[in-house]
Amino acid sequence: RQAKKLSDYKAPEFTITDVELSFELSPEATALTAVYQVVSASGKAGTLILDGQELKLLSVSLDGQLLNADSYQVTAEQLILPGMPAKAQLELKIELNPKANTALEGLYLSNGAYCTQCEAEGFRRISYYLDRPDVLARFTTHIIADDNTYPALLSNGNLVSSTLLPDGRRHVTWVDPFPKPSYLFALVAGDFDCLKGSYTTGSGREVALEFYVDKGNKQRAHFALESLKRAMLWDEQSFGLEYDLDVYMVVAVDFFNMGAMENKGLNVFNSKYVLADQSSATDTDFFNIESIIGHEYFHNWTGNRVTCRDWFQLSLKEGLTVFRDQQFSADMGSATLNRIDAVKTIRTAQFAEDAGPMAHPIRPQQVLEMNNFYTVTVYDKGAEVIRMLHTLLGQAGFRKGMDLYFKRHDGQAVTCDDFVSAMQDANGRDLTLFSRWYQQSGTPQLKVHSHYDAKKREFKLLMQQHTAGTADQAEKLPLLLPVRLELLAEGKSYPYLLEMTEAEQEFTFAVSQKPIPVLLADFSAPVKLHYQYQMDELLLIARDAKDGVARWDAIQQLWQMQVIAAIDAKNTGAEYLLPGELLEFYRQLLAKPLEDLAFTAELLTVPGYDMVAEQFDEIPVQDLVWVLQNFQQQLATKLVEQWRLCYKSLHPAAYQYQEQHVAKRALRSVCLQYLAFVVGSDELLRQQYQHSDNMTDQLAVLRSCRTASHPLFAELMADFEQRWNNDVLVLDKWFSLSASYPQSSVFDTLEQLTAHPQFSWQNPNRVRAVFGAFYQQNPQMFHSADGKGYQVLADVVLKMDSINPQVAARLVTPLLSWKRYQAQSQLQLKSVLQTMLAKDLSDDLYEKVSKSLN
Ligand code: BAL
Ligand code: ZN
Repeated sequence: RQAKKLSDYKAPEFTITDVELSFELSPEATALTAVYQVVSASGKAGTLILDGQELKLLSVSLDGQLLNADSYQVTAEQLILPGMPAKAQLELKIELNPKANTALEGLYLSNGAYCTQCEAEGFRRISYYLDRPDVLARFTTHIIADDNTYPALLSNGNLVSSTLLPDGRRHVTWVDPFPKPSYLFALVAGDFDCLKGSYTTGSGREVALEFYVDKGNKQRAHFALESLKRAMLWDEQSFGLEYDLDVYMVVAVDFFNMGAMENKGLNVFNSKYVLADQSSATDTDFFNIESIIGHEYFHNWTGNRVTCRDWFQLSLKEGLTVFRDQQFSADMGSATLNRIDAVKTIRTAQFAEDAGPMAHPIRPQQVLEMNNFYTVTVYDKGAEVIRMLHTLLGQAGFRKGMDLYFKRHDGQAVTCDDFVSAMQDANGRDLTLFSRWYQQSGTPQLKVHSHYDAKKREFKLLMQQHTAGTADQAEKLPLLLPVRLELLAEGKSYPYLLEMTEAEQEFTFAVSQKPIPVLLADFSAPVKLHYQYQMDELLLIARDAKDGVARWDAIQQLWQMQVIAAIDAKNTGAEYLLPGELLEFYRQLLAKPLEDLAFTAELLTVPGYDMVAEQFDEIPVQDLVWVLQNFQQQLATKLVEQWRLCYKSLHPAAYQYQEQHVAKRALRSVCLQYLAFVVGSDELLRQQYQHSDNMTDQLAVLRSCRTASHPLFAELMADFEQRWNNDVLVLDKWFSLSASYPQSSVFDTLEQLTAHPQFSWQNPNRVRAVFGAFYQQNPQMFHSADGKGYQVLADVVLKMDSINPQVAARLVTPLLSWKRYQAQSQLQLKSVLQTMLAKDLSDDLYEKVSKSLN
């Protein structure tokens, strides 16, 4: 199998300027006529090679002449046309079978509705094409389908005609005036409810907003519609960017590989990121909807108007758009909490990716299957890299760079270097060293030592950066690290922004007494920090630092120290007790919560398994599970009265998705979680489950019971299943809770879940709800000593590979990092991976499994 390399990039020899697609929809035999205006870049005739997969090609015509089958060549992945004139019209007739398409790439059916997914390389499953993002064409799309069954016939751009045909079918025509790459093409046909709204842009353009959802779900789309309006206004105010078509459509479908897709004018969304009301969705669901609606909308400029030259540049649009959606969420709610969430993602999933066999820079250099590179590195570390630019250039400088980027590149397909150049030129600042972030993979380690000279009143910080070799790249160089710093002294906080450019650097500060350094405030660079803090220093930072992220981080570091201490005690047979200072900190916080209740809730939460696991080269899974249970049990028992009082002080009000309400519920949920660990809380749990008016509070009860293995769990779960049996999106929460129950009974449960009438192997949401939750939220059983958890997941991965390779390749992730586990687990994991590799795997799965065994 042949991987593609960034260094092999060549501009296309031919381009396509105009595309006219005519679809006559039928579930098993959709007829497509595709007409392309093809132009040679050099002005010379040559061989045109189009990409195509699993297509039934019926005919090929050139400038109106039907070609003989021997004048072109069809392979499994290409249509090769020798002797292509410098300018010609090419017409292809193709037959498609959407019903048989379980990979959910190209044209497929979701609950009877037609929809498409073309990013990254799905268009080649619709037609033979120059399926690469640097070929930009104007698309006209005709859709012909039965008017009764498919009243909504949608594609990109603006609707220019709609005609009812004598046979009861309707013919609609859409024209997208903006040239675009094929990955942004979309078609949807179905019978939906449509929630309509409108938005007037700053310059007075009236935009129709349309949300297409399954029948009966219109009421659940209001929040998404309002989120879209907020996003449109925010992009105008923050970046001066307006929407550019007359209509913006969002379609919610149940069968979808990703979260959502930014097709020009016609976003297709996984229904879980559109549909929400208080009784069926949690505060987190509402948050995610606003953020993803924003993300896809922001792509209209960062992705669509300016797109990627090639797929290695994916972070050009994704890192930047994640950064933009993070800024949007921060402005809509709490900046600190949003930042904490982003930091958690980097410290858990992204650092783990760097440490595993799939390590890659935010701009990968080599790819076998592009779908494998929609990663937390490209997206979230990519966003951190953009954030560092923002930190280094400041808000105004960053905006100048963005303005120049759009001025230079609107309507083009460009590279990450073009983006950095715009930032550089707009600010008159050399960013050559900074660009290394695009080339280098791995997590930099930042070691810091401090020294205070009382005589000279000088405080020195000696900083060393080092990035260890990764699976993809042995040699590493120093990076430009922006290090935000606060020095706490004399009851004040002194802020600094240091720029580290060398492997080792010393920074000197004049201060009249020994300060406590708050290093890497706001997590100003995606690195692992090492500094020998004392417990009292961390508690002081948690109380006095200006930066909320640093305050939270201080508590995280305290817990990490406790993890080591508790495991040491366990190994020597000693009793482990939580330190008095930490208990006292919690006692005081509970007695007098901070004004920001959501932040208080974060501080009161023991770090999750993924967070503590990441500090170990070899992860002692069961020790960590034991330690985290122990911490929660001790906190619950020792502060039981405080949890009760705090819980009772937070009287629930009628549900609103509003910042203070969300914060109150978050703190109440934390209290409830601890209370589930102590006897005598049955009544309270039952009360909250039965009497709350919203899903957030109900799910908090189920989660608390699950985590504490509380006897009420089975009874309440049975009730929940019955209540929501007809609402599969909500039932996914039940699937996940069932699969994450940390007892050995879960293996029988997994079998029962896949036999559940609402479960479907064809639907990625269902498969992820069960097995994603199993490996992400049930480390105890996933890593059970007999290797059963690994075997179960490996079987599912293989089964899924023949249905939907993209989903299979996501699910395999936790099996790949076998080197991070203890000897017995290593053997078990290696064995299931070797068995897998011996099978006939998709490219998606092969790329990951083969790399893991290298
Ligand atoms: N472009 C794929 C989905 C997203 O990142 O918006
Ligand atoms: Zn995106």
